Amino acid sequence: MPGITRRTVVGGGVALGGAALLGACSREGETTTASLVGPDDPRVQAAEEARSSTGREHRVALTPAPTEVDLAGTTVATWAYGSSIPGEEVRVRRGDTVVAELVNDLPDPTTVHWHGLALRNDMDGVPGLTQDPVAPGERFTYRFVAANPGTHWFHPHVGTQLDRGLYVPFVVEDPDEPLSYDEEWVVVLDDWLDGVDGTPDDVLAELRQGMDHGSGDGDGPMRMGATLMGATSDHLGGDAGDVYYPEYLVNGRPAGDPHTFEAPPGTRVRIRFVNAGGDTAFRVALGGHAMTVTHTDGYPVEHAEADALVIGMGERFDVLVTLEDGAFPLVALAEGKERTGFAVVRTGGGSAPEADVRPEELDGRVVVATDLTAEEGARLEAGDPDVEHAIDLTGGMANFDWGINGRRFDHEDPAGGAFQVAEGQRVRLTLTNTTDMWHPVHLHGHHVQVGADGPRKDTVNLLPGQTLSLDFDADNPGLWMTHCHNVYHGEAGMMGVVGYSA
Ligand SMILES: [Cu+2]
Repeated sequence: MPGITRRTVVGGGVALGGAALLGACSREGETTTASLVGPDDPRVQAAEEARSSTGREHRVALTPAPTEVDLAGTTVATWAYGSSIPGEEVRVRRGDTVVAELVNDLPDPTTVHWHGLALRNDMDGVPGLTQDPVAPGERFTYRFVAANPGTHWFHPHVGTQLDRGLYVPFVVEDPDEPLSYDEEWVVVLDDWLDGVDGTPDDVLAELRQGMDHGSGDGDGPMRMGATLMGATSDHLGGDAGDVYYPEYLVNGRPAGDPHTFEAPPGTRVRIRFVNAGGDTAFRVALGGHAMTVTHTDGYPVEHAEADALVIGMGERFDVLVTLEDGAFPLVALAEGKERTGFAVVRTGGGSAPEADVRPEELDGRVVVATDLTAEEGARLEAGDPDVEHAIDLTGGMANFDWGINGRRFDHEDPAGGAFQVAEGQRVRLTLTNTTDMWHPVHLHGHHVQVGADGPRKDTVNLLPGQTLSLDFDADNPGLWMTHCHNVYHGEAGMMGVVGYSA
């Protein structure tokens, strides 16, 4: 039902749902009747039909439910897809159709967002925008063509649920993969508090009370309740994060009970890193090895040598490593928080590294995404934008009023103030971080070109004071979230919508 106007929505109060169509552009004193392409618009189906499909179906059963997990001998209560964290990896080939049957056994409504997939809008998993939230005891079938090869993941898009155990790596293999390697490891990083110190909802409630957020006394991070004061990082331009986590996990395991990857020496490994954290950037390194960065967010980059990589929440990086002989620490330093996640890579004899080791690679050639250059075939063709939107990241810790252009996201009017684009346009989003904290900004449904020749990405870190131009072609009609992937910032209001005019 294309063509419903903002006026309809405003007059009718809140009437969101799978069929909701939402208006746009309500500034004070201004009434517009522009209409936007909603998730059930025929143009969404048309875009799906244009995607190249293998016709193969890949079925997945997803039953998020309360469960218990073992963290190095301590049992904690959490919510997860099944009994493990992360959930069991989903792997398909480009063009396969994913059919995921969600049965919600949680006490709260939920959805699934397929992070990194430019998929059909009605399967994007944003409650109140692209679908109704799935109530406890109810089910929903996600069905879409997975068109984007690469390292991705999925998680709920409701409240702080992703800061529980609800995250799963999702790999889309490229049938035309040009890289050669012997083995592949998926390494999922997470900051963990659920069931140890209350729940993520408790943390959000505490943060919402606001705080006088000084930079600490210079003696390093200090805990106050759920809040961490004084966590700073040069790589993140200052304040690194504000939430205290008792554990940092690599593939669901804390440093006290690390995962061990085993392979013969000389093995060429593709490592796929995913940061599934809520409030933590990780600086990763493999002791005794350099890494060759090949992809970020699923898109190839010109190969770059790195000793360490800084990975923001929601970002992914693929690297190639040729393994030496021995036992090596795979370390994920919680940036600015001075604690580490840890796993072991073993190719031969020798004693295992200590869990608190800080390999010198962490302070070697440290690569961040904006250091990288898109591989030529992955770069968006140069072109002048047809439409530009300025998106200022705003707010702060004092009032916990994180927002976009001074506006906090309104769940009752999600597309109010939407950034309008039209199908076929070249779009430029000019993002400026006016706050004194870094933000990993995620755009759904598209992969932007960062600057003229930076990487193609869906999740881009903006440091305090930084401005980046993010270009994309408007080729996937619908209503698309753009938001901070710090789950607490997003929930506080640093979320907005890019909407296609009907
Ligand atoms: Cu943020």
